[in-house]
Amino acid sequence: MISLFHKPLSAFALHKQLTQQFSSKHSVQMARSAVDETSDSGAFMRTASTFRNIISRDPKSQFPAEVGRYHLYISYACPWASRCLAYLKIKGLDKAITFTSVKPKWERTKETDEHMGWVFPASETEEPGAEPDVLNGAKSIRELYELASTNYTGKYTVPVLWDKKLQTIVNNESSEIIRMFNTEFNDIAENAALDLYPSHLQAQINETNEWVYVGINNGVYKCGFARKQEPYEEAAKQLYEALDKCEEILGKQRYICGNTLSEADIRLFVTLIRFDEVYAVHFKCNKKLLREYSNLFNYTKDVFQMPGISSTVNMEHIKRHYYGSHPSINPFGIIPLGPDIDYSSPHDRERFSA
Ligand SMILES: N[C@@H](CCC(=O)N[C@@H](CS)C(=O)NCC(=O)O)C(=O)O
Repeated sequence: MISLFHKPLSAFALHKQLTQQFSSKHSVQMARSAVDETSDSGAFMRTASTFRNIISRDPKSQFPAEVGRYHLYISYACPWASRCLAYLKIKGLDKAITFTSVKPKWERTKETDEHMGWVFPASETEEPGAEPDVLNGAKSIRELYELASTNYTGKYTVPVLWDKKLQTIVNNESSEIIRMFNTEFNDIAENAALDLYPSHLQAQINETNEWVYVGINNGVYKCGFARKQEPYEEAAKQLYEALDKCEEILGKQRYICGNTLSEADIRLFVTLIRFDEVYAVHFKCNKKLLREYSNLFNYTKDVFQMPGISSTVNMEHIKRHYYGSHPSINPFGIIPLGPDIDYSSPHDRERFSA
């Protein structure tokens, strides 16, 4: 595993370096977004996250699990960040680990280049759900990456797990952040007994995560960001094969890896909850809607109704982000009015109770 931990510099030294770095033509070209990540064949290709440090329950480690030390920067719009927030809530870590959400719609992050990305509101009242960055006084997520590293050239993505003590990014890869939240904070977590990655299910969870990520979590992006017909069709085919597979599994059991909730459910849920409201229209995933899949639809409601989960779903932010932040897909930024689904309405999943 690569570790790109950089020792923090003084604010002055940092800003001097950054001004030099980001005023050069070369660096400006480096400021990229997911919408730019397409290959010559027109297929969307996601690049890997950079900060991969690990918080440990070992008090002697570089990043020990401590109350109040870490902060999670999220966007309610982002499925990857939302899975981390879901873990904060269901593990009962939201008092130990603080969090802030950015504004939903991407804006210019600097006056000196064209980069569009996540920004914080200027005041508490500007944008319900989003808050200014009281911790670092950053205007954008980009600024946080620049504080953490003087030579960062990747995307400025959320989630960002921030260490208040060392003033740096611990990790920006949600699949790793949720694993840390599951186990490493159990001396602090209010719901320490909940294990979403128990050893007897790990192989099954890993296997499920793999096809769910390829076909569904990343699959919807491959549909939406494709720039040619063929890669779009390939991604859509894979997406619907994976959804059909889920539908079949969920006809036999309450959750995707059995009759208990697991990590694989949280990872699947964050994509499903966005499906009919956004992906069906914005990413052209309209061959079949989620609400036409009886098991998947009821399952999505079931997970949504678990204590803490509904607070992680801000549909207003979700819709305003996707429809408003990708002008190459939706040039006028019009946000469709529908379908406005009520995920708190009754579901039929109790028939599988363990
Ligand atoms: N591998 C990352 C992916 C995170 C990611 O792609 N986040 C998106 C929002 S949904 C982002 O921040 N994109 C900013 C950009 O593309 O510039 C994770 O799972 O944590």
